[in-house]
Amino acid sequence: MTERRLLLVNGPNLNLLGTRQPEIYGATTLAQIEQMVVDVAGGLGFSVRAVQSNHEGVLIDAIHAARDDCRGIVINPGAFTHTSVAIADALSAVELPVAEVHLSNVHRREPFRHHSYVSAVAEMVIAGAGPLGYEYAVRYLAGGLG
Ligand code: CA2
Repeated sequence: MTERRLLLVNGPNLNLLGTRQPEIYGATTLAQIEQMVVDVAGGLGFSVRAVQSNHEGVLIDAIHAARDDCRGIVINPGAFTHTSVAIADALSAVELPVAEVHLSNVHRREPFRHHSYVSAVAEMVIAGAGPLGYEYAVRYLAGGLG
C-alpha cells in the first residue's frame, strides 16, 4: 500500500504570490500556502510533496512520479489550466484523485479563464476561496482516501 502522501502542484508564476498583484491573488506567499497544506494534511495523517514550476514538462514529470508514491493530487495549474492538454493527460494517466484549486474566481475574470482542461479530469474544483481553497482540497481528498 502506497504511503499516505499527497502531491501539491503549483504552476507558473505562483512563486510570485504575496509579492505582486495582491488585489487579485492576496498577500499570502507560496511558502505559507505550502506550510498550511503540510499542517492540514499532517493533522489528517498525510505527508505532502510540494512542487512549483514555471515549466510545463517539470509539472508533468512530477505528476507522473506521483503514481508511485502518492494517493492524491492537489493542483493549481496556473495559466496552464486554460492551455494544457498535456497536463490534463498526465493527470488522467496516473489515475489518482485530483483536486483543482484556483485562488481567484476564474469565472468572474476574463473569458479565456473560464475554460479549464484540468476540470474534466478533476474530482473537485474550487475557485475564489483564496488559500482556504487548498485546505478544502486537502480535506476533500483525505476524506475520500479514508
Ligand atoms: O486563480 C488562480 O489560482 C489562477 O490559477 C492563477 C493563475 C491564472 O493564470 C489562472 O487563470 C487562475 C496565475 C497565477 C499568477 O500568480 C501570480 C501571483 C502573484 C503575482 C503575479 C502572478
